[in-house]
Amino acid sequence: MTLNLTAIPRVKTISKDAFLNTYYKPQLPVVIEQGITDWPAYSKWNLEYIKAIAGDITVPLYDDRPVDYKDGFNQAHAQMKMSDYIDLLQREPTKYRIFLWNILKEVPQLQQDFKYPDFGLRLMKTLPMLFFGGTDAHTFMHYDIDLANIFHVHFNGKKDCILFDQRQTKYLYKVPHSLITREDIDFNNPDFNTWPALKNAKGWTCQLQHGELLYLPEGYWHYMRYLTPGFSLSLRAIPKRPLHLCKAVYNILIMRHFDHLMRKLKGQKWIDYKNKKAVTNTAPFV
Ligand SMILES: O=C(O)CCC(=O)C(=O)O
Ligand SMILES: [Fe+2]
Repeated sequence: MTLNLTAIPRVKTISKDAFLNTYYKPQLPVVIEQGITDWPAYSKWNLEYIKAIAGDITVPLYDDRPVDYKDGFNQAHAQMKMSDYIDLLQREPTKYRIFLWNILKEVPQLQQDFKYPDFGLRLMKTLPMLFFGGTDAHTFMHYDIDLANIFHVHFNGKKDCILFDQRQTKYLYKVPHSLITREDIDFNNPDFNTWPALKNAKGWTCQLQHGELLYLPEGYWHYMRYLTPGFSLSLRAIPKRPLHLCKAVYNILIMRHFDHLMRKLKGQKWIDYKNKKAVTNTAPFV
């Protein structure tokens, strides 16, 4: 038994109208294989290049340890000089990832290497984010706090992506007051005895290669597993659908602060309570 996943459609290139009508309006994902061949990044961006221009910067690192009540919301687990981190990535598999690294702030010169694609969506120009990972590193299954539309471009290798739309949430063992599913689910090889409702979820999958652009519609759940060392750039546009916009505002203004407060007040009991709730909330959908 495996997850019920459909291959994400692929196009070589696509016009603005075709993108809006075929993918954005119905909120379906697509991989655009040659969407960034005109960016300098297409030929320039690899780990050696990043090491050369950002090697001295200290970067925050995340691994796949379960959420600890002592941590803040999305708090990093370690830090390293970028050059040491890239050496580590190239030397051996590592769980350490860079997550949500704002390149505009950190290395402004990298901005000259990419463009904001004109697909008719207003992209948030202050929030281009980079993500790095080594062989076998993976993110938790999550969706982004702002439920954005995301243009996600991969560089320097390959990674596997699994996506679900928000309608699948009831089958996914979502942890309440968070943006993740139960962290002990291995989406690469799920145990359906422990997580039977996953059998009912219908999702999408793709394997991204260097220079390919994945469009993730609003609030889509995503799990990404690096097959080789590499990195990705995410550009985002705020959600259009009123329900998603309301959820984004709620998450940013209330949810994350409430969760932080409860961790302070109740400690590990709060985390344990939420993890139990993830199972009882999903039980009716088995
Ligand atoms: O690829 C990654 O490490 C995570 C990407 C991600 O979560 C995002 O683009 O929102
Ligand atoms: Fe994300």
